[in-house]
Parts: sequence; C-alpha cells; structure tokens
Amino acid sequence: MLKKLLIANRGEIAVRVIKTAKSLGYRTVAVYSEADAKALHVEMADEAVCIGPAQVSASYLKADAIIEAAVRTGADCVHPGYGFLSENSGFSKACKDAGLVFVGPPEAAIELMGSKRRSKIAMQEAGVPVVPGFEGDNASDEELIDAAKNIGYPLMIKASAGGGGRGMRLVEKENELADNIQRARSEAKQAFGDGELILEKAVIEPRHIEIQVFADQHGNAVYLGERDCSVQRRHQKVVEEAPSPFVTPALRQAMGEAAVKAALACGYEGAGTVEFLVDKDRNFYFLEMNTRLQVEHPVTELITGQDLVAWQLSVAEGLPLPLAQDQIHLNGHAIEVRLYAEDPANGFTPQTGPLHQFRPAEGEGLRFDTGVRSGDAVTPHYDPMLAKVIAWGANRNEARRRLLRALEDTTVFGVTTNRYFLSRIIADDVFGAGEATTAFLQQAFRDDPSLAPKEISLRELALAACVFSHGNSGPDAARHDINRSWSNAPSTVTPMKLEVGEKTLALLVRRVGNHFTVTRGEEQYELNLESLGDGLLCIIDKGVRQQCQYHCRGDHLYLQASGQAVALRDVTHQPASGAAASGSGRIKATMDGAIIDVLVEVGQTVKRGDTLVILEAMKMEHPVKADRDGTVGEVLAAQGDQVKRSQLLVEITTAEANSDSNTEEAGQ
Ligand code: MV4
Repeated sequence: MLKKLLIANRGEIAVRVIKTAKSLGYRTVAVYSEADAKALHVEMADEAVCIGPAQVSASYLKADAIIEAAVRTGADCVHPGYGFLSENSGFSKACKDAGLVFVGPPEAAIELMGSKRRSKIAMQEAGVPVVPGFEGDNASDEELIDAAKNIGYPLMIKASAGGGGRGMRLVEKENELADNIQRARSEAKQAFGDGELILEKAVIEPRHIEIQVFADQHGNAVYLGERDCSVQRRHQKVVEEAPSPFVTPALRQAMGEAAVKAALACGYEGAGTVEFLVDKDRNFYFLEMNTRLQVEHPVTELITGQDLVAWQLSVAEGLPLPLAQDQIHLNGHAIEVRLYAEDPANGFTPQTGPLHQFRPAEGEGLRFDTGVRSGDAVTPHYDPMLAKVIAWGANRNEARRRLLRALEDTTVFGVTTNRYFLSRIIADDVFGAGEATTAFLQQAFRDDPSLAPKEISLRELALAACVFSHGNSGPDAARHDINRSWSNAPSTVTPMKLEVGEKTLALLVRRVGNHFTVTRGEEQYELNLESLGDGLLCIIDKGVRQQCQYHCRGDHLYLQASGQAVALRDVTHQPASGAAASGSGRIKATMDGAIIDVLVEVGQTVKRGDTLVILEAMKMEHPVKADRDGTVGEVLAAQGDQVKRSQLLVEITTAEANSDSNTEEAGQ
C-alpha cells in the first residue's frame, strides 16, 4: 500500500495533486525552492523540503535533490506534475532505482514518445493514422529533398526531437525546400542537440484535438473523451474545452479507439494524452503523445465526473482501471482558460510584481485551480500562470456564460493580466459558433481591442475620483452609507490629478451631497455615490445602480469596472512634474538584460537616487535607481535573473502606504 506521496512540482499543479492525495489519506511531501518557501503548495503539504535556490535548474529540475528529499521523508511514491521532470525518462528510472513508485508511465514509453520519428513509425505500425510524410533514420538533406517529391506542398519540416511547435517549419514551394532543411537542421542541433528531421504534408488550418487515455498495469486502456485546444497563441494553449464542438460521436469513437491503440502499442501506464490534428473534413492524424497529466485535465474531469489524479494514484498502486470503457459517460460541457500575469497589449510580456489582491469569483459550476493567493508575488523565476479558470455547464453556452462572468468578477490587483483578452475570446462569435481553428487568434481575433493599450474612460476616472474624494477608503473601512453621512455636506469643487500608466490626467471634481460631476477637458461624467467600503463601490449611473470592485493601497487605487482592471495613483498633492517630482516607486528595468547585483532588501529605507539594482545590458553595467523616498516593499529580482525592459524590479512604498499595508494584513 502506498502511503506517502512526494510532489515534484510547484504552483497550481502541486496544489491540485496535494488536494486529491490528502483526500485519499496519503501523507504529502512538498519540495520547494528558496523563492517558494511561503508558497501555497508548501503550506498545504504535511512536510516540505527545500531543494535549492530559485532557478529551476538548481531546484525543480534537480532529480537527485528531489529523490533525496523523498528518501529522507520516507515517501514511497513521486508525482511529477507537468513540465519540469514529468517527461524525463531518466527521472522516472531514478525514482524506480531508489525504490520509489513513479506516478507516470514506464521509461520506455516516455522515451519512444520523445522521438517524433520513432513514435510516428510505431503508431503507423499500430494502425493509428499519421500525417503522410517521410520518417527516414537520420535522413540526409538529399534523402529529404528526394522524399519531398512524393509528399507535395505545402509541407512541414519537423525536428525529430522537437515537440509543441518547436523546431518546425512550413514550406510552401519546392524552391524553398533546400534552404529550409538547412535552417531547420541547424536550429534542431542548437535547440535539442539532435539534427534529425522528418517531413510531413501540411494540414491546412487544423484543429488541435487531443484524447485523454488511461492504461493500467494489466493491459487495459480506455479513453475519456477529447479536449479541443485549438485556441492557441504561439503554441501556448489559451482555451481548452471538452467536448470539442467539432467532434461528432462517430469521430469521438474513432479517435478514442485510435488513442487506445496508441497507448497499448507503447506499453503505456497511467494518464496520457494523444494529440491529433483534425482537418476541415474531420480526417484526424496522430501528432504526438504527452506522457503526463496535462494542464487542461480539469475539463475532462468536469465532464466525466472523475478525478484523474485519483486514477493516476490507483494505477500506480497496481490496481485495475476504476471504470471500463462502457462505464465512461460524458455529461455537459467544460471550458478552461489560463489566467496569466502578462500584458496582451504589449506583446504578452510576462508581468512580475506583488499580487495585492487575488479574489477568484464564486458561483455554480466554477472551478479555480491556483497556486497563489493575495499577498504572494509573481516572480521572473517561474511560469506566470496565476490560475486556471474552469466552468462547467449543461451545454456549451451555459459553460461560456459562467466562465465569462467568472472572468469579469475575479479581481487581480497588482499585476496586469490577460483576463480581458480571455473574456473577449469566450464572448467572441466565431468561438461561440465552435468555428475556432488553430488560426483563430491570428486571423479573426487579430484586431481585437484587448490586444491594444487600454484608454481609461471618463467613467473609470469618475469612479476613481469618488474613491479618492472619500477619505475613509481603506480596505478595512466598513461599508459606508454615503446618503446618510453626506446628505448635509456642502457642495465643493476640487481639482484632482490622477496618474494612469505614464500619463497624469487633470480633473475637476464637483460634489453636491453624494452627487459627483467629474470634468476632464470638455467632457463631463455624472454619478451618484451610494456606498463605499469593503472593496466594493456602489454607484447610480444614469439611473442604474451598479457595483464595482476596488482596492486601495496608499495613494494607489486598483479599480475593476466592466470587467477591466485599471491602476491609478492620486498625485493631486505631489509636487508638479519636473526634475523635483518623485516617481511612482515602481522601479522597472530600463532595458533587457541580466541582474548582476541587488543592493537592497525588503524593509530597507531608501532615498530618491539611491542605487537599488545593477543591470547588465549591452556589455555595460547600469545602476537602477530609486525614483522616490520610501521603504522597499518588494524586491522582484535576484542576482542572475534575465529581465525584460519594463519588468518591475523593486517596489518602493511611501511611509504612509506602508502603514496602510500593515492594517490590511491585520484585517485579513
Ligand atoms: C502540423 C501542422 C500542420 N501540418 N503538422 C504545431 C505544434 C506541433 N505539436 C505540431 N504543430 C503543427 N503541426 C502538419 N503536418 C500545424 C501545426 C500547428 C498547430 C498544431 C496544433 C495547435 C496549434 C498549431 C498552430 C500552428 C501550427
């Protein structure tokens, strides 16, 4: 009997695995890097072992350190999660050699599926449809050019050691072939240390549809329906759903049976995913098999009612599969989106910084898989995914509606996210019609407003003016009935300056009782402030009573109205801009480069002009300096980090902002 599971991962997947393991009575052991000492997955596990510094190569990829932690804590099995060591056959073997059960497939299956060329041959032999092409052993340029004559154009050149879109080239015409082979070869050597290439006919505007399979140690295998992951951006999945709106019952059965053949042919055990390309005529072709539990497994769980981590643990213990094929039924529809700290309006640059508030929406049919909570920081060390937001509905539109609402009602204050981009996709008509292929984001969605910088509206400025005008706006402030307290207040007109991004906007705020008239240039906005406090602002706007979420932190205000988040700062009482003005305290990298030294730590008092961090770029050292006096609130860079221009490195809070944050913590 297995009793104690070590989770060789971090973040949401570690949390996800710990939840099921605990519910089944397992003791759990987390591993963590120095940067993750206070992470949720560490807090949730029974025991935790530090395995090294922040960099993944020195911690989460250190097989030896992880196995040593398992031995030291007396764990008897290891769950690798996804990414990191999950598809490393050496790690699977090392676990076994140390007497630990690896919760995943045997090494041979991992190894076979790691080669595009060998897996394609094996699948073809097993009777699984593959894209017509050429899979010669270490084929020379000449052999490839020769083989291309029988394939036709357009065709794809793929690196045998590649996967997930890496090392892949599309060739439209014969005269572009030789050159592309050479480039693909040198790229593959560079990226994978292996220049082996294969050729395939190109499938035009395919859908990416994958089948969840499960196999046990007794020769049984089943499929648990498909997931449609066609909505991708640069081979990163953005939306995943089950079932696929494109798959008919007959296609599901044919793909499911092919996927089961694939699993049986490679001696598979545990959870696996067989990826297929599906063309417009519903022909399907094997692409690759992922030998791990995937990020998007929750949509399958929601429509099958099964816990796939529980299945994995049960198979790892040697038990037969929990259900036979005819006992697996699909119910309703589930859609997942990946909520990221990234800026869609800025080429999807990863965002780092403190997560002042993260409050998942609540409601029927919703599931949030997350590894972070309010107060955590998003650092440059790891993938900036904040959460997977998943909605179930009895039908596709019910799932879409619930997901859309969940995205609009979730608050993330502190870092820019792709939340609005996600909600625009879910609401989109092409997506709604079930017509999104892998070309959707590049074509129908390319000019979407969520991909452009947001212009703050006068309505949002007016909402901010209401909050800033009202002194008692701290997060702990009780709900305040404005009508009662302000009904006798005299009318006032106050100028206000609000900083939004790089801009400072001047407003005139006129208040009569609870009625606000906010003027910017020629434009005016009127609203009635009803109540304020507890992070919720209630207004009457053109006769409609509405609510909006906000969060105050010193002179910073985060506001979420109509599903979009904005961050503002009240600079009314700051000295006029110019050389003497102090900055926002959000100290960012001035260019792409490497951090060679960090000179300050959290809590340290700094003066404007003090050097905080040294950045090396273009072979020169650049001091990054404080733009205001204050206290170092967050340090988001460590020596050795590669950083992007505009990436947040240090946050300086004013003395006043700091005392605010203390009350906030005391109130939680
Ligand atoms: C293809 C293809 C068209 N024809 N192969 C990209 C990821 C990698 N796993 C395989 N990929 C593709 N292979 C042939 N023969 C188009 C893609 C492709 C794609 C596949 C799945 C999801 C998104 C994609 C986006 C662009 C291209």
